[in-house]
Amino acid sequence: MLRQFLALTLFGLVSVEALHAQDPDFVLLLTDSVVVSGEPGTASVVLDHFGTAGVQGWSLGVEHDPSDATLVDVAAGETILDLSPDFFATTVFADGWTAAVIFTASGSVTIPPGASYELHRPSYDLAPGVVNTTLCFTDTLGTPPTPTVVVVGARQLVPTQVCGTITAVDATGFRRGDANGDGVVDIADPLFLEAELFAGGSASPCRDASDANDDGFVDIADDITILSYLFIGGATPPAPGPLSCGADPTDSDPLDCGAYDCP
Ligand SMILES: [Ca+2]
Ligand SMILES: [Ca+2]
Repeated sequence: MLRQFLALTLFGLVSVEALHAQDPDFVLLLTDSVVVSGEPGTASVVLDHFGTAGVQGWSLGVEHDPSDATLVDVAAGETILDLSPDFFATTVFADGWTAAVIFTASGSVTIPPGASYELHRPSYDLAPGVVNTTLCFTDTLGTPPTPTVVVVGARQLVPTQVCGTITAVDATGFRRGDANGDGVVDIADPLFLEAELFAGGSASPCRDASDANDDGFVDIADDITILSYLFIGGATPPAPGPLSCGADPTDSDPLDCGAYDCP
């Protein structure tokens, strides 16, 4: 009840002025993802924030073609998990989903300027035979329709919006950085890699999973990539990332994924 009240309070403060052109200081994008045929595909809704004031919340809609894909789940992204919003709601429709998030009605918690804030993580099943489908932001889902906006200084701004695609390929899926192949990227993975590299330990059959920085080599840099991601706020390993099971979108290197159990 408190959350609904806070939501109504903040959105009540939001200006109802006509929507402006897309603001280049706030970019919402849907990531491209490459998935293994027959397995769910996960995309991310990402915010790049080039403004000066913090983002207090947002609402958005994401549509897909229901003949190509079925929405499986909409999980909270890392930014939502980190900042624990006062209000967080998602609604699912046959051809898309909407979300509304407010950190605090007082504006004391905001997203500061920066890039690659992961807001949401929707998963889709592609229909048999579909190799490519597009996800785009929309203002048309819901009654009343939910606009795609970010809230800054208790005013809503229309962000720049970038569509994404999900592409299905016949390949072995994996989690980037899961060197020991147990399904989780954790401190055991750099230990496994060090044993392989320096102590004659066995090597994972999925070399792409061990190539945490996706540079085409399995070496000490991958060890450092995993440790820095896990413990000192380093960059998230490249797609399919450490959390989602998927195929290698940059499959031009000599490494291969011989075997890996998803999910
Ligand atoms: Ca692991
Ligand atoms: Ca590497």
